[in-house]
Amino acid sequence: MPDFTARLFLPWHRAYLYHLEQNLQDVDADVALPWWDWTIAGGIPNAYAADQVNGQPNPLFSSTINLAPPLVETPIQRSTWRNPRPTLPVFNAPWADANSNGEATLAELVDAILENVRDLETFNDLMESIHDQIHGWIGGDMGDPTTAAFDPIFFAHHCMIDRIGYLWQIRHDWDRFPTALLDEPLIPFGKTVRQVLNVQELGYE
Ligand SMILES: [Cu+2]
Repeated sequence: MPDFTARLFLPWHRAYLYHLEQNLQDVDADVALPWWDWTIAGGIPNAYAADQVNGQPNPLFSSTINLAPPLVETPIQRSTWRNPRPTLPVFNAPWADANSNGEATLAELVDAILENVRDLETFNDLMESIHDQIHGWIGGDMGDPTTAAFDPIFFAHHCMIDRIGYLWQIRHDWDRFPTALLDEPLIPFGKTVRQVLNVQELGYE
């Protein structure tokens, strides 16, 4: 994993999603990565939650982990699994439109962040924290950074993070992204921070 101390969480994952979508479009030019809006209660969408589709195993439900040294010490070869908790996390965020206990739902928290958070560092750190909690909420392989990206829902989750990043950019502008970081390479995707700031230039919205 790259070092995220420079707060490259959002641009690095944008380059990751872009790279994946480009590769998918090499196979089918009409494909676009979907986002999963986890601020809407209801848990994992049926497209990902159903274990079968048309009588066949649903490829969005589970995929095969195939990891060998040197990536891991002991080889891992098995199907991905999830263990979602029954309800979405609630956040201690008295500054959001919270209830009298200072608790905000995910939807309230995201709204409050988009509305009120103006500096990139705070935005980055809040998004990273929400992101972590969704990984943990799904559980199973999504709760483990070693295996998370083998679960197909990983990408729908990250597209939602990217979408909130885009909505925040419209309001508050990543132009204030630290100049010193603009030419930082987003390894191994062959792009720099500067090259992923504008989603229209990347060809999506
Ligand atoms: Cu993640």
